[in-house]
Amino acid sequence: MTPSVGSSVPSGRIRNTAFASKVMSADDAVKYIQPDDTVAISGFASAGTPKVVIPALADKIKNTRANGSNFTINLLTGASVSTETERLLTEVDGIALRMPYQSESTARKRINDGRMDYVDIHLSHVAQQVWVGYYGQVDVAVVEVSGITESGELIPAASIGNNKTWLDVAKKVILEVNSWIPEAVEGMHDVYYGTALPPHRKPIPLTRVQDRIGQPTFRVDPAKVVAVVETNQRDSASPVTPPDAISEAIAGHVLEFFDYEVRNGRLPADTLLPLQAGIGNVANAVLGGLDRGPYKGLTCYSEVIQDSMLRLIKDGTVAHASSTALALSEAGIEELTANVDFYRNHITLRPQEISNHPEVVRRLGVIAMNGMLEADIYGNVNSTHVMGTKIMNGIGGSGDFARNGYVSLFMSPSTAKDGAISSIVPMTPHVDHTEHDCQVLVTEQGLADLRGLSPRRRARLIIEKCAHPEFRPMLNDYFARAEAMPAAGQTPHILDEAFSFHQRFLDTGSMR
Ligand code: 0RQ
Repeated sequence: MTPSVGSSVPSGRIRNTAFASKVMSADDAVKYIQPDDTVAISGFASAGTPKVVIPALADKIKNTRANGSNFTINLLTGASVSTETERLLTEVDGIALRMPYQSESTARKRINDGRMDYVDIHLSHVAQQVWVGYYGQVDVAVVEVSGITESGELIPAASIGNNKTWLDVAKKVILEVNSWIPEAVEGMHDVYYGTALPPHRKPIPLTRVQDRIGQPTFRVDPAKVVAVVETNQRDSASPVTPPDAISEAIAGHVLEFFDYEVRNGRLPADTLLPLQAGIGNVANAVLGGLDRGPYKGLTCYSEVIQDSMLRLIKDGTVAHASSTALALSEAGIEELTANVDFYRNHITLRPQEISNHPEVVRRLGVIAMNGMLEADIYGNVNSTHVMGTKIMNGIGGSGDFARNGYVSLFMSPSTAKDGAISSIVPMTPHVDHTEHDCQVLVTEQGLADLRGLSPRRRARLIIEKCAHPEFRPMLNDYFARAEAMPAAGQTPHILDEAFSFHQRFLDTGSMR
């Protein structure tokens, strides 16, 4: 590892002399970070994570430990950050508390072993919760930017996440100015400064996906900026796996559903309504299939932009996409950097409190499509906890979009772990999205449209359409016996059997 190698050659990206006078090495910059500090860093998915200050901090933590002293920080981010960054800080046991999202295996293990505290919250809630002080004082913000203007405003990088909030609330600010990011990215961002805490809150004046309601740069109080570090390191790439037969089948059901909605007059024919799709294989397959349909000029209001979106923008299927971050593969990064002038007119990056804002998601009528681990026969969804106890990634933005969307779909293969686990179970042992927020369930087996149905009707439909044939008889048997109970109620369950599928998996390694 080469910890503190910022670029020693001035890049010309720091156009303000006061900031230029604060340029130093990453090793010098981390002197401003102390044990027990709450450190808020830039980064959302693989984009915009600080590249050189965090490795220098991990080294400082390791060396302090070697000298017999403890050194941990509380780490606040936008969402997940680059895998290398998650690993560097986790492997030196440098994080006492992590918020709001992670998706990396070493961090996950520390959390599930009880060695790292993790707070899992809706991504749109982070800014407000930090403002009002649920996480105490933010001591240091470390934020990657692509440049500093003459007047001392900051040009964002490839993600915005919570950076506006970090720059506003932190006592000290360390900036990483990354000259790898094309200068032409300037203008792709829309940083809204109109949010406030109740009772002073005003409507957010965003009525179309492409609206610009803020400014292209961040503001920062120069007195708080203690260090500026230059770098020219690339963003990490987000891996993209080509769609497999299962994700193609799920995508096929979703695209049929859109046609059905158009025929029934619930969605506009050419443009549908703004789409939100979670990250991963299935989401990529759904988006990837859109250009085979009759659509032109679609819009997306989501939290990340993946490779499939660039293709859709290029061929005119998508007119505009709004998100808080780019999450691109190597090829996607190449495509975007080679054609920034084109994409800048079709992509808007916003703070995550706006990209995921319930008010805006509801107003625009977003079609929310998110992945899940499992759903129960009534449509309650578990997105986060394997067997009800072990965290996978976190709720991320799924709840922001699912609860407030115009229509909310949850998608998953019908089985996991080579068929040992059914994604449709009698009762989910952890609930992220309740039956009230899940209107359509989709697996490769089929699509269950739950809208307007009572719990018992939903159960029959979910088992018939979504469950894997191997688990269907067990689920039918459970539901029939639950329904036959004298006190079956509105939502029949046999309480001492409700988690029997999970218990069987824990006991035998299979739900079968
Ligand atoms: O485990 O990696 O060990 O093989 O879970 O499962 O099928 O690859 O699905 O990548 O789409 O992830 C819910 C995690 C699904 C994701 C979740 C195991 C399975 C595999 C991953 P392995 P798949 P995906 C962003 C919205 C919350 C955050 C969110 C997620 C691993 O969608 O993180 O929605 N959602 N953000 O084997 C035990 C089950 C399982 C299971 C799958 N029932 N029990 N393990 N797995 N089902 C919004 C944006 O706008 C971007």
